Amino acid sequence: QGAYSFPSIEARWPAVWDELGVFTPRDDGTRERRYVLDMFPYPSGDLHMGHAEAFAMGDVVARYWRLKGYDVLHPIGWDSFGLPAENAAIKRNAHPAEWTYANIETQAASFKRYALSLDWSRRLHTSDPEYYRWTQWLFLRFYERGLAYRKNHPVNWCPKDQTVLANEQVVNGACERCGTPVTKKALNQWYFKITDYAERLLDDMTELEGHWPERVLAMQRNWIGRSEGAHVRFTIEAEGPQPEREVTVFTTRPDTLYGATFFVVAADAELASELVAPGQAQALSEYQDRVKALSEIERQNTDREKTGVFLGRYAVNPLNGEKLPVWAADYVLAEYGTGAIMAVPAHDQRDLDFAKAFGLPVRAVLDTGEEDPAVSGVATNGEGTIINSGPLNGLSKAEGIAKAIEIVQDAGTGEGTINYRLRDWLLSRQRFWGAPIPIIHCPVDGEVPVPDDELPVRLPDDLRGEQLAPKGTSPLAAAEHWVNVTCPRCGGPAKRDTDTMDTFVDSSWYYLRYLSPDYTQGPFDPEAARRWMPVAQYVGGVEHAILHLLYSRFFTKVLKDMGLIDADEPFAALMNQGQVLNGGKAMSKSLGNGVDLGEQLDTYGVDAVRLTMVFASPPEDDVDWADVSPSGSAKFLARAWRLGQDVTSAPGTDPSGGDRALRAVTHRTIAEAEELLDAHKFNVVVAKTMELVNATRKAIDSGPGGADPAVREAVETVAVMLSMFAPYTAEDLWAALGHEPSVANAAWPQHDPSLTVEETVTAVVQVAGKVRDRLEVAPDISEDALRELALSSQNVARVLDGRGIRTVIVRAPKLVNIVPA
Ligand code: ANZ
Repeated sequence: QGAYSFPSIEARWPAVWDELGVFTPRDDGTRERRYVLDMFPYPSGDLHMGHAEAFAMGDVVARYWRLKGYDVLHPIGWDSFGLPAENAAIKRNAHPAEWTYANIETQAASFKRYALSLDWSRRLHTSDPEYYRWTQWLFLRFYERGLAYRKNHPVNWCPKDQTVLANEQVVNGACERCGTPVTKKALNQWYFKITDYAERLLDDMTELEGHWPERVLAMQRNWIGRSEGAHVRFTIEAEGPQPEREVTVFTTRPDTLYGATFFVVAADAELASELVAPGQAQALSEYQDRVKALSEIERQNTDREKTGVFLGRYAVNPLNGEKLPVWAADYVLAEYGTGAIMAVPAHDQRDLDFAKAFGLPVRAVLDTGEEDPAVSGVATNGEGTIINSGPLNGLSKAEGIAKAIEIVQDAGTGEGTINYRLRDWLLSRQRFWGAPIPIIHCPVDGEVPVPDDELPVRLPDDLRGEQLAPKGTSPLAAAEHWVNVTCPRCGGPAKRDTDTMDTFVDSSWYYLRYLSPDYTQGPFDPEAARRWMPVAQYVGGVEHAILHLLYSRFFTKVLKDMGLIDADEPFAALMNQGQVLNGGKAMSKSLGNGVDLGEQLDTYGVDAVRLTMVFASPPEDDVDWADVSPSGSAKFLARAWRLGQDVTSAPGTDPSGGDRALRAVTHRTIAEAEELLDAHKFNVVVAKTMELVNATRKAIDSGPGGADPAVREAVETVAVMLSMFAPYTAEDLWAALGHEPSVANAAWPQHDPSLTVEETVTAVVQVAGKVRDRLEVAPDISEDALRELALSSQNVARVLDGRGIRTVIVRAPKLVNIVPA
């Protein structure tokens, strides 16, 4: 009672919710299950405004579904391995666990204060041995299936962080974390064979259509990069000491085989060094040194001047026997297709630029009606008719592609194929704070998996500070007591693998661990996965559009193949929340425009901050904190809360005899809220709730008064609506209305359709001041709509009898006055 005071309300409820276990799912099959998941946080410092927004959105979904009667699972945990903890430990001469777990406690306290409807009993941390034991177990299952393998390969290397980076972690040629230019280094590294799943990862996206943001699907499709085409084998003629050999190219345009005028291999591929004639070897090696200094991005820049070296060899075109000079160039990538191409300068701009730079011939083989590329300098790639191509002449592009594939297939010199841009996932890291790779290297037995019953391979806990600093090899290599073991197979001396796993491995399966966090027979209980998977609503930032989501989808498919889960896809629906900006710009230290979440919560209260986040815009849009008003939200909440003081009817009062106008507002609010929530227009639901609060206040002060049962019905509806956005205020209001906690378990109110039918009003249409028609219209009809309706009236037309109109005066919804010319 008394005035609205958020600190006292915030103090009242958490213990009650805990005690009642409000947010623990029953999991007993009495209700349909729904799994709501927020992307779990990384424990860097305390929660920030971005967390506050994302988690507010996810909580609306969880709370809405709970009200609708679903058994909702909404867990929380931490993605707690990773470099920042390690760097902090080096700086403070500490162990990464100290920084990590201290931050987790800080964030956990903030999450609790923020009153998210989370089931805390399922909390997990990926850096706990109980968790990474199963990350390692999964690695071993992948290994057994041939999906985890090691190869010596040039990899992206950050000279500052002294670790390898996945392609995805290289941004504009620089380390995503520290901005240092990335170089290449040949290392023996572990990979997951995600490329085996490229087709399924692409095909199964049709299931996600309409449930994931289209741009995320587009980014995934693009990343997987499917190209239909052909492998065609060219014979490289013998030259001096070098024997004849075959080299395969990948082409999406086998219809242009007759237009090939030269042949190019990637300068940095081993193939280039193998093919080069002795006389050109020096030139090639100089060229290779230049190429090494370039980033992938620079190499793929099509505007760059074309460079290359003739290798002194000739490739024979299997279709027409023509001899093509073989070049090495950097615009052909070692990592894509086969690393070798047939160059068709007339129809590929990169090839044309190269041909011009080195005076190589250009031959058009598809007549598109455009100017000859040899003259215009512009390669043509539209539709047309094939020319200069023997058996392909006269065909269209598509027919030509099919026919050319048929010819090479019959001749045994090639076949149709599908190529993917997706590369295998480089998962090993030369860093400390991650899950150790559970492999032992034995001089006798080679790679030997750590036996399952010896998992987890724990990180040593005596390394700290400088001992963790990057040295180019994993810090674990220096921990001799840890590295030196006996081989599980032969019992002889052996060494542990000293790399740790990319933290994306940890986060590729955490959503499954939540389902049975204490399960000891495996990473998760398959029965629990059957009950809960897939996640019905996943919520998180668009920065995870590619990697995390792709990797999780890959893990899910492998687990499905292992028979451990039924779902094909982990996340049935995805919502990407916008960013929280300040003054139109992302918050950053350098701009000094950061807003501290804790201060906002202290000043305005949790509910006001949450409500402001949700009210500001639809979830996908950015929120500019400079444009919103948490104090306005706080005032509204106080206003809503005060309604509870003025309801004088008893709980359970039948509302049917109550004020009909207010009941109509209440029931319309319920009906609309349901549709709006399903469409994720949470901000509009807040606006509707505000209207309901205003209508109720009016009914109390200048209408039927607080004893009217319609007022109780309206305020109960306000409490239920608010429970999704402002859980503390809603719970207090619910209690003021005489209900037991918790409003989170209140049933979603049923709207009565007979109360929501739109009433109509009568609009009078006058011509020259005389009433000529009466129209039944919606009370909220717009002026334009009413004007149009009046002007199309038959009565009006008859009276005007072809006269023009001087003006039309509209007073929606009641009156239209037409003044004839
Ligand atoms: C002949 C040709 C003629 C091509 C033509 C294109 C147009 P997407 O669609 O991206 O898969 N290519 C193949 N491997 C390459 C590599 N390692 N580095 C650079 N380019 C490579 O591209 C496939 C096309 O890109 C292939 O088809 C090949 O050029 C080139 F009128 O072959 B094409």
